[in-house]
This record gives sequence, structure tokens and C-alpha cells, in this order.
Amino acid sequence: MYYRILFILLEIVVILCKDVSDDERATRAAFIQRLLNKQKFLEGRVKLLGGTNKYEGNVYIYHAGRWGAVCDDSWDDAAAHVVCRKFNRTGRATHGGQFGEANEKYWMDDVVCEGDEKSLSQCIFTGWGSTDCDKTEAAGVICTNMTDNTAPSNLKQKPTKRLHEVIDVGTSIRLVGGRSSAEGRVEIYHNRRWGSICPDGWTLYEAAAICRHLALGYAEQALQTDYFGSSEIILSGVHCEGNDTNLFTCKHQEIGDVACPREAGYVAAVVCTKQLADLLLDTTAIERSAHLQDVPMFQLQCAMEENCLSKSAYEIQKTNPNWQFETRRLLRFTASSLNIGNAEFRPYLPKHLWQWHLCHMHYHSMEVFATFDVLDATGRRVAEGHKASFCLEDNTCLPGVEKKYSCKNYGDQGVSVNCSDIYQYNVDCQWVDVTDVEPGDYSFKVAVNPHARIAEQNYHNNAASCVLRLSDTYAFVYACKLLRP
Ligand SMILES: *[C@@H]1O[C@H](CO)[C@@H](O)[C@H](O)[C@H]1NC(C)=O
Ligand SMILES: *[C@@H]1O[C@H](CO)[C@@H](O)[C@H](O)[C@H]1NC(C)=O
Ligand SMILES: *[C@@H]1O[C@H](CO)[C@@H](O)[C@H](O)[C@H]1NC(C)=O
Ligand SMILES: *[C@@H]1O[C@H](CO)[C@@H](O)[C@H](O)[C@H]1NC(C)=O
Ligand SMILES: [Ca+2]
Repeated sequence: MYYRILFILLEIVVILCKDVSDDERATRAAFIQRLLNKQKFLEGRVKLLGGTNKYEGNVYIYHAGRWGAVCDDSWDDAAAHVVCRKFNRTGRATHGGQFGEANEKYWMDDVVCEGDEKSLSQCIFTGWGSTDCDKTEAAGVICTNMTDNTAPSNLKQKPTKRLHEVIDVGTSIRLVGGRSSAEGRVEIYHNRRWGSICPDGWTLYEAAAICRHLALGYAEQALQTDYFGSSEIILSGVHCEGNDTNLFTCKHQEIGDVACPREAGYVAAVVCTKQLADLLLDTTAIERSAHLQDVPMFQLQCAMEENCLSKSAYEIQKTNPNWQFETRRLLRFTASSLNIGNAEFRPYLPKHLWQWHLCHMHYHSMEVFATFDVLDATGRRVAEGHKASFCLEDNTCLPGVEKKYSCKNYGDQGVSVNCSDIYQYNVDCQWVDVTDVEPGDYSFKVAVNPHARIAEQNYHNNAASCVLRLSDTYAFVYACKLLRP
């Protein structure tokens, strides 16, 4: 009897407890459901912050319950189009935290869009939260009206006038505020006063024109800074090809009273040097080695992790349970570049920021070292140019030159003078996934150091544009020409 009562009591306690916790659980479940709904609702949404109106600003994307910034590496107008489409507008990309520093951690880096994606998260990128950017590298957009005649396609080529058409080519240029005569902010004499250059869009291509113009050699750095002091900005939108021998052959937007989006006091500055690396891409190696190979996807898992296949591969992986047995058609080729300069080619990132790639068991020291693209006759990209980051080393050297750099054992990375960094056609990811490309004639483009993140003497030997003839069974690559990426 006694036991029985105890038993019933126990049962009541159990039931009560269960009721309470069920209630609680229901409340919690509802709370979590609301949270999840909100997350689902916001997932992939994009907002712009820091601009003067809602159509511009740094880009933030919502993922996994929080907002995160986007890094400006590889960020371009195609990506800006994707962001601006939600306003029915086209857009222009901004870099280097034009609308302030990133105030959230980065969610995305090395974003590569075609421009027709429905949302930013459909573009190729390094993976959520995988980034090597600091907070000054926020990507932004300026969205403009479609009908507006400053639409991005024009904006991109907006500087149309060459400087020598509007300014006397005898006009003086000087470097001011540097620690030596080979560096400083750039000043130009116009209307009886010295003024600075707008730093927006100031890259090594523009800096190279300044260093050559002043007979100071090559541009080692292109800076947007107040480090060398500042003066009134009287020239904006300077745009050079990278091979200009003087500033006046470059294009520009405005001179005199100019509009210039920038951080207070920041102006364009350069550091010049006579010692610089110069990679020369080997076009013969590309022509000789290019061929097709069909590879089953189960052999490509490492490559998939490193984003070396086109989007359809990832769709197949998601939708087809037997995806491992599908094959991909790869255009494989050897990319080799010889350092013909007079200084070593060293990676952009310091060693502690190198990324370890488990799959390939080596460190990547540059976020993008090479790009490979297949374009059709209209210039449209038909095979996604995945972006390969590599381990830089001295693979072979000219006779009498000793190898110095090796990727093994966290070794120092670089390419010595008169040595070549070679990616053989049989290396993983050394290909373009052409599975979805119809037979026909295309242009095949390979570029090393494509964004000129590392200074070189010459950028017009960093890319090759070749004819690619693709049939059902074979590929020919021929007539490669050297040009700028
Ligand atoms: C964009 O245009 C579409 C169709 O013209 C319209 O339905 C939509 O409301 C527009 N969106 C915005 C943000 O103006
Ligand atoms: C864009 O269009 C809207 C109306 O659709 C107009 O109010 C606005 O002023 C336009 N902006 C620019 C920059 O032309
Ligand atoms: C620079 O390269 C362009 C092609 O990108 C070429 O048309 C131009 O003539 C070159 N300029 C000089 C000064 O070599
Ligand atoms: C690199 O090779 C060139 C041409 O063969 C030669 O003139 C130059 O001295 C070499 N430089 C070094 C550092 O080996
Ligand atoms: Ca070069």
C-alpha cells in the first residue's frame, strides 16, 4: 500500500514535470521558430550602410543569424549589379572602405559574380567567413538609375579624355612629403597652383605612370593616404593602362574643381623603385600543354572544396545522389611564369595570414594568383574563371641561378629573379571546367597577378589571350598573345 501511494505520487511528479517542461519547451520552440523564421527571412539579404542615401554604401549580407561585411578583393561592377538589382538599378563597385571601415566581421571575400545572379550569395566566393581582409577593405556600391546615362557600363569607361587634351604637356608634376625623392604624394601644377590627385581608384597602374614620368623607375606602391600630407584635390578619375610613359597619356575625369569621394586628407601617393620583379607568362607552355580530360567527380572532391569546378558541379552534387559517378570535362594546361625583373616576386600577404589548404596540403600566400577564363565572341564568360591561389616557389631556374623558394614545410614563398613558378597541367585545379561549354571557337585567357596586387615592372606580359577551338572530343589552344590582365 505504502509503495503504491509512493508510486502514484511519483507518477504525478513525473506528469507535472513533464507538463511544465513541455510548456517551457513549447515556449522555447516557438521562440526558436520565430528566430529561425527571421533568419530564414533575412538569409542572404543585403543592406548598404555608410552612404549619403539608401542607394549607396558598404555592403553587408545576412547569413546564419548575423550581418557581415564583404571584402573588396575581386569586387567589381558585376557584383555591384547584383546588389543594385534590388533597387532596379545598375551599380558601380567601390573599394577600400569608401563608405567607412567594415563594422562587422567579413562574411564574404573574393566575390566573383557574372552579374546576372539573383542574389550575392549565388556568386562564387571563398566560403562564409573565410577571409584574409582587414577592416579597411570593405566593399561597397553606388547604385544608379538604369535610365541614367551614367549607368555603370559608361561609368567604367567614363574617363574618356586623355590628360594631354586638356592640360599642357609641359605641366609639372612632383612628389611631396616623402622620406626620399622617390616617394610622396603626387602634386600637379594647374591654374597657377599645386594640387593633389583624388585617391579613388588609384592603383599601381596609375602609380607606374608617375614613376616613369619622373624617371624614378617603377611603382612599388600606390597609396591612398594622408601619410605624406595633403593638399587641395584638383584632378580626379585618373586611369592609366599600366604601360604609360607619362601621366598625360592617361585618362581622367575632371580637373580643377573636382568631386572626390575619399577619407578626409587622403590623396594619391606613390613609392618608386628601380628594383622590381616582372613575371612573364609563358605562352608556348600553354599552347603546347592544353588538352581535354574527362574526370569522374569522386576524384575531384578536393578540387570542389577549393571551388575549382563550375557552378553546375555543385548543383549536381546537391541534387544527384550518385553525383560521384558524373564526370567533368576539364581543359588542362601548364601555366609557367619566369621572373625577368631585377627583384624577387614576393607574396602580398605576410606569412601569418597564409591559408593552410588541407586538401592540397600547402599554404596559399596570395588570395588570387591566377585567373583562367573562356570567353565567347561577344566577350561573355562561358566557363567560370575560377580563381586559383597558389603556393609560389622556384620550380626551375636559368643555368647558374640557385633555387631559393620552396613551398615545403611552411617555407618562404616567392619567385627569384631568373626562376620560374610552374603549375603543370596535371596539378589539381590547374584547369578550366568546360563541361557546360558547347563546341566552337572561343577566346581563352590566362592571367597571373591579375589585379596587380603585387608590383611589377610590366603588367602587359602577365596575361595571354589565345584562340580555343573546342570540339566534342578535343581542344586546341593556339595564337596566344601577351597582354595586360
Ligand atoms: C522593380 O521593378 C519591378 C518591375 O518593374 C517592380 O515590380 C518592383 O516593385 C521594382 N522594385 C523597386 C524596388 O522599385
Ligand atoms: C532616379 O530615379 C528616381 C525616380 O525613379 C528619381 O527620384 C531620382 O532622382 C533618380 N536619381 C538619379 C540619380 O537620377
Ligand atoms: C599600352 O598597352 C596598350 C594595350 O593595352 C597599347 O595599345 C598601347 O600602345 C601601349 N602603350 C605604350 C606606351 O606602350
Ligand atoms: C638573369 O638572366 C639575364 C639574362 O640571361 C642576365 O642578364 C641576368 O644577369 C640574370 N640575373 C640574375 C640575378 O641572375
Ligand atoms: Ca609582368
